[in-house]
Amino acid sequence: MFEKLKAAFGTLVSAASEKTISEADVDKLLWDFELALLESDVAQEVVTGLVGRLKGEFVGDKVKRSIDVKDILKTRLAEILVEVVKSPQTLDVFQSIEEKKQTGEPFIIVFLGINGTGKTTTIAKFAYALKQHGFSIVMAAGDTHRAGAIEQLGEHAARLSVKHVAQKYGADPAAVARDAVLYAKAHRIDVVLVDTAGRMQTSRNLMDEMTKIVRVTKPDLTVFVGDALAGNDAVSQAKEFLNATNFDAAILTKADADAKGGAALAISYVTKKPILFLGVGQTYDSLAPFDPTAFAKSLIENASQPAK
Ligand SMILES: Nc1nc2c(ncn2[C@@H]2O[C@H](COP(=O)(O)OP(=O)(O)O)[C@@H](O)[C@H]2O)c(=O)[nH]1
Ligand SMILES: [Mg+2]
Repeated sequence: MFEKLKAAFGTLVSAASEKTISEADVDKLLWDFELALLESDVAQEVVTGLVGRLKGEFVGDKVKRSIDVKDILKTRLAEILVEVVKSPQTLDVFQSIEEKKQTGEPFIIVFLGINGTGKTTTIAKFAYALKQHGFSIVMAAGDTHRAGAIEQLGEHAARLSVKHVAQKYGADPAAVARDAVLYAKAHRIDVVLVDTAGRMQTSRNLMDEMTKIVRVTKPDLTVFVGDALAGNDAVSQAKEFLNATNFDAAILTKADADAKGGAALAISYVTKKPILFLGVGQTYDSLAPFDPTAFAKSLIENASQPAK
């Protein structure tokens, strides 16, 4: 009798001390957070996806009333953000280049992205980093469309004392890239860096041209270069280039001018590809390794700050 009473009382107590997390709870509790992410330039579809995932995990769960559901959700959200930016395919590019070097063949990298995102500058910065690692380099002037593009790459090559292969404006960039690869093979150069156009003057489609370059050069690595300041545009460009070329990794430039970091999160979320580096300035040494965990933490901290 006494036992039964105790059991019944126990149920009553637990019913009073437990609550079920509803969809409305999640919506309400994550509202500030959603706004903060959107203010950090994280694309709407990404924010919706993250919140949807949290709902899927928590709605209907029973938790103790004394527990702050908001804290649980935020902790989990922080974990999810780390998962998103920490791509399953981590990539040590210098290691991969070293391995290819052992085979005696050049490591070929094609850089893609629309005009002005920083492809050419990033190639120069990357060449600088490669030289510091002791690798030899040839650059291919594959942007044969934009006026001045060939000279721009040539100037970087001269300043960095690396070989530069170019043809005339209007030349087929796939042919320029192939020349550079042949040069690298003949001279036992370690790395070929292929610059590309970001816009066509002709009616030819940019994506067709990029697909062709990738098919002809068979790169070891295809890198999408996105502008961190471009927000949602950077995300839709990343999608388009991913569909056309299934690039392997991304580099985000102009991170020095963007404290928010939303583009990095959104591009990782949408492409599921690793971010190799961040461009953090205009000098040759301003190419920083991307640290996904530190990045996710800082995004959470920024988003957790009360709105000013
Ligand atoms: N602040 C800043 N500017 C950059 C960065 N990367 C590129 N830029 C600038 O962006 C502009 C376009 O770069 P460019 O390499 O010509 O772009 P491309 O058209 O993609 O080849 C240039 O003025 C660069 O100096 C970066 O990481 N930070
Ligand atoms: Mg360029």
